[in-house]
Amino acid sequence: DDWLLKEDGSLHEESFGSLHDRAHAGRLGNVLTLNGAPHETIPVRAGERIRLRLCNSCNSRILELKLEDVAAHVIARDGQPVEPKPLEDGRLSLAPAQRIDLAVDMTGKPGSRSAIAEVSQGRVVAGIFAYHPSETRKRREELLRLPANQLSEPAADPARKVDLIMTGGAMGGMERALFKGRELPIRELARQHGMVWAFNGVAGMGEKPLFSVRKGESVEMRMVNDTRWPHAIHMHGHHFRQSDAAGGSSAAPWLDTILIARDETATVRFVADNPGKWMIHCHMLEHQAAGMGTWFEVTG
Ligand SMILES: [Cu+2]
Repeated sequence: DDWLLKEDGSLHEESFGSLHDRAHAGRLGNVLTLNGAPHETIPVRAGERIRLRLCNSCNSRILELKLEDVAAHVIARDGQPVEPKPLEDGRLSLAPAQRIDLAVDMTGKPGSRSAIAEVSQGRVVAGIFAYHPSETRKRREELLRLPANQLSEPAADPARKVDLIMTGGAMGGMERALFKGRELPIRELARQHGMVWAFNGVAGMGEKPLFSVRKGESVEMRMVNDTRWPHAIHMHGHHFRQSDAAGGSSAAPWLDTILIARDETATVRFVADNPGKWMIHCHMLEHQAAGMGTWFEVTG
């Protein structure tokens, strides 16, 4: 997690709800914690293979992590197993709400230490692998491959197509949006309601769903980031595959959160097989609070 603290260690409460944070990259902190602690220490033994699940629970920070002096494979993303793939140079990028499971081989010597560092701006040590001074362990090979979950494969060309167009934010040029059924100019949206973003021209949760589908229907959603900021779009109740990913749809992992860079588009497909009312929102929480949230309905 990413905390904005004052010098005495207390939370910087005055900046909660800051319109500047809402319209820019969200609330960014100055102290990074792992499992709630700065410099969390993870006891390990030389030679063993551990499973490490990383979850970015920061409000808004996109983490650039580097696992130093270990060998690791990515074995799952957003809770869904993937074909094990070596982590290049120990580095990985994790947007808010994204999870990644790693099989980490503790290749250091007994008694040594190695860091999990955040390297987006310089190097901040987030956590430490501390090797037992003498004990060693044999590597458990079976930890590498996870059994796949049974997810329904979406149709190759779903009849149901939905657009999710993101607008607003600083330098975005959004002039107006619908808020609680009324069309308001950006000045009023921002100053009186703290709203600075919109999905499809609507700021905040509408009374009606973005779309409604019958259970089992395949959906193709084109997520268009027409803003100057990256967004971590998170869908509840379902996992999707990106269909315009490099290497094609079948190679794309199942995800429920996708980071979409400024001026980029990602098209995803999924089977709406989970009845209920589900949110889609930017998981940069200040963006969500400032308009980037909507919902869809799957009828039984
Ligand atoms: Cu966002």
